[in-house]
Amino acid sequence: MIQTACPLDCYDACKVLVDPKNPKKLFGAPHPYTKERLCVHLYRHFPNAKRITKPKVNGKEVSLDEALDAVADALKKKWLLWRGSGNLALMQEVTNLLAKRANGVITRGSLCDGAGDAGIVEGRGVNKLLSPHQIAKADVVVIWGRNVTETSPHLVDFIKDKKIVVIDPRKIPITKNAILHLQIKPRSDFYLAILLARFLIMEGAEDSPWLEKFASEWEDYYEFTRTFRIKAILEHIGISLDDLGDLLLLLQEKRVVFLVGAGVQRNCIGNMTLRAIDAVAAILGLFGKEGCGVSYLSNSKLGLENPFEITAKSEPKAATPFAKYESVLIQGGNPAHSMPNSNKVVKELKEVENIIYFGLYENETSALSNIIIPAKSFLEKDDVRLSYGHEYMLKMNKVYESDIGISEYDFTQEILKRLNLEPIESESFYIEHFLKQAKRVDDHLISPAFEEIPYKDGFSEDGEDEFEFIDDFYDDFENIKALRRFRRKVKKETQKFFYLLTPKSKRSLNSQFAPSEVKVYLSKEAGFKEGDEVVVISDNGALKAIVAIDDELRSDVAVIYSYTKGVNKLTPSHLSDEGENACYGDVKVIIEPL
Ligand SMILES: Nc1nc2c(c(=O)[nH]1)N[C@H]1C(S)=C(S)[C@@H](COP(=O)(O)OP(=O)(O)OC[C@H]3O[C@@H](n4cnc5c(=O)[nH]c(N)nc54)[C@H](O)[C@@H]3O)O[C@H]1N2
Ligand SMILES: Nc1nc2c(c(=O)[nH]1)N[C@H]1C(S)=C(S)[C@@H](COP(=O)(O)OP(=O)(O)OC[C@H]3O[C@@H](n4cnc5c(=O)[nH]c(N)nc54)[C@H](O)[C@@H]3O)O[C@H]1N2
Ligand code: SF4
Ligand SMILES: [Mo]
Repeated sequence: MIQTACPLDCYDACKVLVDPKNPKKLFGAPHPYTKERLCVHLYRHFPNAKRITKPKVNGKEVSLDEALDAVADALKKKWLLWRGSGNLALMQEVTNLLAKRANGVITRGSLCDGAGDAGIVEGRGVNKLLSPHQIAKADVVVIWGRNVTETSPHLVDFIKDKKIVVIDPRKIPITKNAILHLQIKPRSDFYLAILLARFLIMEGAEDSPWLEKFASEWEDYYEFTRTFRIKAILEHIGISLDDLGDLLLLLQEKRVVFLVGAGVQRNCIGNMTLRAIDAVAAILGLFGKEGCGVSYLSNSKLGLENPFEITAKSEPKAATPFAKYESVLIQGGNPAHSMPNSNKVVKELKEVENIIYFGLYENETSALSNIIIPAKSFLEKDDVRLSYGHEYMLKMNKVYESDIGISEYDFTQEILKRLNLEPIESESFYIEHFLKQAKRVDDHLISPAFEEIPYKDGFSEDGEDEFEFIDDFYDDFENIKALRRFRRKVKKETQKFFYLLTPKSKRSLNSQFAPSEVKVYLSKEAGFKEGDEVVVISDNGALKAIVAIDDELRSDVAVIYSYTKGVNKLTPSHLSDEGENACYGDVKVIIEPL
């Protein structure tokens, strides 16, 4: 059996064993976090997914050499590299060295966790991991905008016996184990966190010795929280004072962990939401203590000396102006589906002379591309995997040789050779470089910056600075004028608006392995019946869909899972105030019968 790790974009980064004689059967390897279990994406969907096997240029099958020649020619023009997160292992980034040497433009910011990350960095100085082994020591776990059961399934075992609180506009599977579910209005998390901080201080629940040492501006923050009106906020969030009271009581139990997901920050104020949640934890003195803290998608490369980190010209990833470029290299991603405002994205991509698609599967983006390079799968190449959900580093060993495709490393070298540019170091040089930075504990490799109890000595990398509270806030999403403008555009004065949520689902891994149905989930009160054909309309576009009734939903929410074809026709392309993140949640829709 050969050891590797799941490359998919998922918190868990499971350890995997494969018999090279039977590589379609993947097994979970014993591991302190992922145990011996893999999820359905890897053990069933991955081995059965239909691969791209042949390179193509302008629709014609060609040899790999010919296709690479075509790539090299295309990269002599003004070009951009757009990398997705189809494979999260470290060697994916080797193509940055190609961009560096061959004058490519790269992307910055994120489709994913960038707004929340920016908020964490503003408050704490640095985004450190809270280990699942610490989460397992908590008494109360507040699951805030994170669908643990489906997006980090191995974590469920670690929190099973806890008092669980869920804060999510949807009733997610873990809600059945929760003692409290605040089914709040989307995008109202910031206000809820402000109220919690204010009431905790009013009740004298603050940890003043800790605050004096690590967050001494807390009294000013209290004054800031008092500028928000309690009654108006409770109404806006859609919860009662009793609900708030129940949560306040639970937060004062001994060990509390907030498990915060990407769901709370897919909007322009996402940084503020993470900062306000962090502030609740700070008021309670939860940082730097056993079994306490705030867990978010951590910076998995923290402390890693990374030879693929380059400085180069860049464009914002969530709003890349593709049409400015003559050639675009798309690696490990599906921007025609996954970027917000896909009508605009597709229009721009159609103006690009050469689109090179370097991936495993046909998708919306490969359909627009004139050069197709099949990638090797993770079983066919060596690599190293870190995780944004746990501290373990895993070596990924090649399981078997295959005739299909090319690895990112070989691709980079082959193109450099064709452009008469200097070759890079050997593949094993980079892999060893990563592996030797790991700490070694009981036969496990641990990420270099990992701390068992993060923020024990304070904030920032050297641990000297204090936690920084918010002192200013602005959000005009509910701006009546903008909504009126949209209403006039659709010529309806009384039309009901729904918040559009586009969460992840257990049925796909982003756009990989996605089912083809196009459904919009609504509550019964929305006025439609199961199976109705409707058109969902936003300021950015329209999508035909079939109604599915979900009685657990709020009546002001429409859900279209993020895998749904065309979902991003509806979402806006503006970037978050901080972090240059995509704002999939900054959209309201109307729904009309077809
Ligand atoms: N099965 C599966 N697992 C995955 C993925 C996948 O596609 N499929 N994708 C992976 C990736 S790329 C990522 S980034 C992670 C993300 O995984 P999560 O961090 O769990 O994030 P999401 O699924 O986007 O959203 C989580 C929850 O936030 C809720 N939510 C939406 N808006 C709001 C809001 O305004 N406030 C609050 N409180 N909640 C809100 C949604 O209802 C949803 O239940 O999952 C990873 N794991
Ligand atoms: N509406 C809405 N849209 C969203 C989100 C949302 O919540 N709502 N979530 C956003 C988030 S969090 C994320 S992370 C993005 C994800 O969006 P993308 O990064 O675009 O990821 P995928 O769409 O899953 O595309 C992955 C592709 O990678 C390729 N691939 C897989 N393995 C390899 C490999 O080893 N090598 C190479 N070269 N290619 C490989 C496969 O062909 C696959 O089609 O989507 C974002 N889009
Ligand atoms: S997708 Fe996540 S849970 Fe599933 S096997 Fe991969 S890392 Fe593990
Ligand atoms: Mo993501």
